[in-house]
Amino acid sequence: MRQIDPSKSPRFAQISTFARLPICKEEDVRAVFVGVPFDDATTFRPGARFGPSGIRQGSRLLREYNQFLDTYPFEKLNMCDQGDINAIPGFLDDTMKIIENGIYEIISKNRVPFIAGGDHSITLPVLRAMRKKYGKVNLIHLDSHYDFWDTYWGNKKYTHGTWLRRALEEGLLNEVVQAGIRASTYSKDDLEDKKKLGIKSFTINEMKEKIEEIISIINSLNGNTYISIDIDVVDPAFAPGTGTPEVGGLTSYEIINFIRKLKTKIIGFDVVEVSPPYDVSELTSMLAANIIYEGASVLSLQL
Ligand SMILES: [Mn+2]
Repeated sequence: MRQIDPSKSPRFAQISTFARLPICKEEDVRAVFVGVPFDDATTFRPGARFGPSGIRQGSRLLREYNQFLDTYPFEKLNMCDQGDINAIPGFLDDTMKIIENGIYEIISKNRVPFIAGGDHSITLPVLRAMRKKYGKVNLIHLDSHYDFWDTYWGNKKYTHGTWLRRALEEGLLNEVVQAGIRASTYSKDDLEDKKKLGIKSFTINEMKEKIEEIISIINSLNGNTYISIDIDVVDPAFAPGTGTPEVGGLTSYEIINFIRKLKTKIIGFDVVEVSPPYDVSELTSMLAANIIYEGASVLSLQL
């Protein structure tokens, strides 16, 4: 699809869609932008329900040609804006089902969803939909947190900090590579859990020191791969608008450059935990929009 022509209509004008792309109709499209505005499973600062609209607003400056990957992603993917999945505030179980069905509907048409969260709990129903269509998938998970805690508040199993453990328990995942981890943890035992769960996990120090090695591990994965990016993997100096910020993270350049190097087969992609109310400068939303743009560019090279 083509963006609204900026030579005729300024970039601050017109209704907000992702990158000023058309709203999806029944055309032959390979990738869509879709919002999942749900933040009831967040454990600290809320506001990620405003992520999709914030990211659309922050995407207005994206242009059609990506010179670093030599591609026109929107045109190649025939990408459009699918609108939002209607999450129900206050009703986690119902919302999980609605997300799973909504994403399944998209991927059953062989479209790759680029999903704007929402808090990180939304990734669990997305992965359930992926499993239904593709079987077990690989997961690349960028985050400052492990997200494999068992429960919160005593016995609550479904939160934005437990989705990864649930996904592993439910047998949704093949290989898991997570990177960027740096948050303090509840106990040293959390590090033991990492070994027990059998995932490849890299701290921010490892990510900074051996980025090429981590990329080559990711690029050697076989089969379908889902990419889930918690914006808090980026330093709050670059991405302050998020629910559980952790200092000492990636720069915006580092994450963009990381994504450009991915060669794994992408079947879905999310950017979650963008909470625009905590960021009056729109930096976080603009970064999230650019991360999606780079992910779409990488996918466009795989066609
Ligand atoms: Mn996180």
